[in-house]
Amino acid sequence: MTVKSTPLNAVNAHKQYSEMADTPNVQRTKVQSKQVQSEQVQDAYPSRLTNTPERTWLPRQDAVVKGRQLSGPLSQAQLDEFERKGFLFIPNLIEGAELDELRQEMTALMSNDEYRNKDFSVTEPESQEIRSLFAVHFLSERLGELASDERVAGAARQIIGDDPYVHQSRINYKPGFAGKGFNWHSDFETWHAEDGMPAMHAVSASLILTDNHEFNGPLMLIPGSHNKFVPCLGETPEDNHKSSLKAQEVGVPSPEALTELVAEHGIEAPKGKAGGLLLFDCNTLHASNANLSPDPRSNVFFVFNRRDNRCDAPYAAAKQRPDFLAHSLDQQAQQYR
Ligand SMILES: O=C(O)CCC(=O)C(=O)O
Repeated sequence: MTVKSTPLNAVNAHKQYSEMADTPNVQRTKVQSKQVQSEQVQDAYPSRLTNTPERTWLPRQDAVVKGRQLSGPLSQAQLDEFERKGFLFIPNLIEGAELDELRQEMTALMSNDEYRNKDFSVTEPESQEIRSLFAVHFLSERLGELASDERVAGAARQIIGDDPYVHQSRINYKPGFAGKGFNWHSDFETWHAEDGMPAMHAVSASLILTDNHEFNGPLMLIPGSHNKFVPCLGETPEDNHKSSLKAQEVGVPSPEALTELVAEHGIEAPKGKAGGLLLFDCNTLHASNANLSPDPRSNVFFVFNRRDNRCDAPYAAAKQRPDFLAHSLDQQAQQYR
């Protein structure tokens, strides 16, 4: 199927996205970029708008679970739950010595002073505490293995419908009393606007490496929000990532939009012992509170993207973000070691 790059009206744009929704390996031409946007070309997922959008949200154009027939660790019932809620929590996926080893690996990575001033190591807005360490599947062989472990990558394959590659990886670290929160957002909104990810064919896998409980800032998600794309107000500032990774202000839904969605769908916060795995769709709205408890909360995230959905020119930013935020298909670990 060929996708035309000529200007589309909204209806046609939606039709084309839904035609390609379940079809891996489709050659496509980007239908929108910042430049053509100003010529009134419609994007199925427009955001970073200058005027308040008429509608709070637009319907998702891409199927959610695309690989039911593929082999993998998830049952059909688990895939059903993911399809319905936009996330799935699997308690105690990893236990015992294997979990201990992963936790030691995380501690070693987070305390490695060599990473302190690197761009892939992001500190808290008001301190030098590391908040996020990116590219961890390249920094650590052990985490690299985990990213291709069938229990994790196989689940991603069943969801996105083809073998994945790692678009992004990170450890988010929230030390006791000091770890700050994350504002509500859809990851896809940022990856589409700032990295050029065309469609919703990506899933995050977050292995919780410390117990996540109600007081240490567990991830909160709006079940069902993955089916609604919320366009956000405000142009992307230059080098937005330098501030947004510390505290995201652009690319966040309005309080009105969030109020409407939460009124309809509620909020859930899967919690559990270290070793649980949370899979969540790239468009599920999520956030987390600061950690005011004494217990640290640390999770490692792998974002799996479908190879035919690799990023190109950003849809609503002047230039692509650095590689550590959006790896290409052929990126090598050596760049980070
Ligand atoms: O780690 C968290 O609590 C939030 C993670 C998140 O939203 C992100 O890194 O985009």
